Amino acid sequence: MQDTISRLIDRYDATGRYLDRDAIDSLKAYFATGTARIRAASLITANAASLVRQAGSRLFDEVPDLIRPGGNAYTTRRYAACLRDMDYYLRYATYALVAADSYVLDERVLQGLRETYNSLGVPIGPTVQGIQILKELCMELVGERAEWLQAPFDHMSRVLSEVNI
Ligand SMILES: CCC1=C(C)/C(=C/C2=NC(=C\c3[nH]c(/C=C4\NC(=O)[C@H](C)[C@H]4CC)c(C)c3CCC(=O)O)/C(CCC(=O)O)=C2C)NC1=O
Repeated sequence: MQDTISRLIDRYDATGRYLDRDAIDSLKAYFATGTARIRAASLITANAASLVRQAGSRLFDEVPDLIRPGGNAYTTRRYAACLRDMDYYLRYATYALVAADSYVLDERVLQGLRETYNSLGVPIGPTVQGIQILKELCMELVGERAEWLQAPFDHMSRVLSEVNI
């Protein structure tokens, strides 16, 4: 696990450098948004169950085939697995918000996920759509459209959408 400060220190220590102007600027940016990040994470946490429920119903409205026979979220078990995945994305997004770093997402969520999804036939496009709906709902809830709030959701969307090399 890494946050924005430990990552920065690792990078400078690896080359035996003192923190320079760039480092100080990024630390200042981190602390300047710190209180807002914590407020956002705590609001999201307090409303997590409802956010996941709303995101699920919006996604299934937009892509109704998912919950029809033949759809990947069809049957109670798979429907529940889909909402559980959305809950994972939301919970880890709150960690990444507080850490101001996407490392926790790479390490705990995204590692091997595409392969798992591909082998189970979980469609990536609608999953990314679900993550983007979560992002929209969080921005409405927090009353903020800042880049730092969108970053965890956009990071997960970007990595999931990447084409295999
Ligand atoms: C914390 C990190 C973490 C993640 C992210 C995670 C995801 C994850 N989702 C899975 C399944 C699944 N994921 C979905 C999700 C969906 N199907 C759809 O059509 C929608 C687009 C989408 C919901 C938005 C479904 C339906 C399954 C069950 C697939 C199956 O078993 O056939 C599985 C396979 C094992 C299982 O069913 O539990 C994993 C590992 N597990 C983890 O530990």
